Amino acid sequence: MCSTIERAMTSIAPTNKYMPKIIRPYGDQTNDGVVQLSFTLPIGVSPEARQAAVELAKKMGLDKILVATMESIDENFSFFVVYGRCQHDINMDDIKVVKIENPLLSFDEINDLIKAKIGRKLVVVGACIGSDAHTVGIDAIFNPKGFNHDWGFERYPWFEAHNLRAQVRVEELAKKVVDLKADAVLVSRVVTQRDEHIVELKKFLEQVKNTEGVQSHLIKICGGPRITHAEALSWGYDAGFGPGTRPSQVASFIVHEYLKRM
Ligand code: B12
Repeated sequence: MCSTIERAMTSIAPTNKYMPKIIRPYGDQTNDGVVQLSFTLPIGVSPEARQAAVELAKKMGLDKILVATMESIDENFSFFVVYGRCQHDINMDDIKVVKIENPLLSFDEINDLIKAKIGRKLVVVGACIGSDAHTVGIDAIFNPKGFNHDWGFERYPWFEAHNLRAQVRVEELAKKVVDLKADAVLVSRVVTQRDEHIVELKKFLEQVKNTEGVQSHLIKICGGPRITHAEALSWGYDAGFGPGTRPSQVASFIVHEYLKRM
């Protein structure tokens, strides 16, 4: 259901032959380096607070600084939006990204592939773990209506999808993985404080390791607004999905990974 451009962007590096190698932010003119920053200072709105914002932007290496917004959050806090010109550039040859490499398939392509190559429904189990009550992220992946014009797992005829929703203990999720003979487990974590989301996500992996009866090919995926694929790999997950993820991106990964493991 997504466009060709979107599909290409998911798994393939930019190939535009006119793309410059050395790039800088674009504001008004190519390569002018203009960026926009927003931040809060612990000081009430005043001419001094505005100047403090300018000095901070200077220390960050910006020039031609313009404070576009100074708003009071309360008596002792001000919120700023600041424009400025940065001096740095990026050589695209130096950019290396750890990313999901499999091609992005459509809803129909995924179902056809499971039917043809696997011949049974893939069992996928998802939950938002720990004390985290944010169900909307995992629901976006599972609910039939899905997310951003992309249908969710419960609509896939070749997925047996179980969404346990939010505030699920890691022990309970691991038990479900065993009871349902899951092929893939999808763990969501949205809220955090002092990286508590990482602690919880690692705790789940530990729980899986110590639970008998987990299928050896279990595909372990995590997701949430603060999660990157590279980080997820470093914790021991097979993939990580961040903001804006569409269900078909995750489904494509599951099918390709399952076929690789078989
Ligand atoms: C709605 C909401 C709530 C609702 C949740 C209702 C529900 N049923 O889910 C309620 C009111 C309950 C709530 C409560 C709280 N919230 Co709240 N909440 C939000 C809000 C406004 C939207 C979250 C959302 O639904 N996003 C939409 C979904 C679709 O996006 P998503 O979660 O990122 O999911 C996408 C991807 O990340 C990815 N994804 C997510 N999970 C997974 C999993 C897998 C396996 C995969 C593949 C992909 C994937 O796919 C999804 C689709 O693309 C955000 C702010 C914001 N604008 O994001 C704050 C926010 C998340 N909440 C926040 C906070 C602080 C809280 C509270 C602690 C507030 C309080 N003091 O009580 C409580 C915590 C309660 C708890 N025990 O968890 C903070 C978190 C900050 C932080 N440090 O982590 C935020 C960011 C607000 C803020 N700016 O301060 N919240």
